[in-house]
Amino acid sequence: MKKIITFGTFDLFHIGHVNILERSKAEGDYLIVGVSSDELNLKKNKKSIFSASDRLRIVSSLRCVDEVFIEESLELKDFYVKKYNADLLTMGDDWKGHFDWVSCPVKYFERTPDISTTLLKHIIYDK
Ligand code: C2G
Repeated sequence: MKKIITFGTFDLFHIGHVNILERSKAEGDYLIVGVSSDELNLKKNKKSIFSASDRLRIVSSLRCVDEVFIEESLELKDFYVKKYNADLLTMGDDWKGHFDWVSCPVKYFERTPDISTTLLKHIIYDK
């Protein structure tokens, strides 16, 4: 069984998130998703609208997702790869080259154009 692992904040869940999760699942048989903790977001100076527990529930409710966990640190990628026995790590190409150091192959998918959490926040809050 080929296991895929991917990571993200998945705040204000949108079609770009669906696309990367479905594309990731299509690379194998079992998809594991690390959802960033609220503390990790704060460290990156990002505050999510939805809490980590709500973001985790939303992601875990998807048909293409088999397992979820809270990602506590960006630097722990290889720890999670080993813990979950992942055969492939996937990310959007805004992260291209960032995680090539992990102990399994990495594939970067083209981001879905014209949609992002940042754009949604602008639409909701700046009008
Ligand atoms: N994504 C995408 N297309 C978009 C928006 C996002 O393909 N239009 C992808 C991102 O490239 C990422 C995933 O969806 O692979 C989740 O995106 P975010 O929620 O923005 O997560 P991010 O803050 O990039 O992840 O270890 C990574 C961290 O958890 C942070």
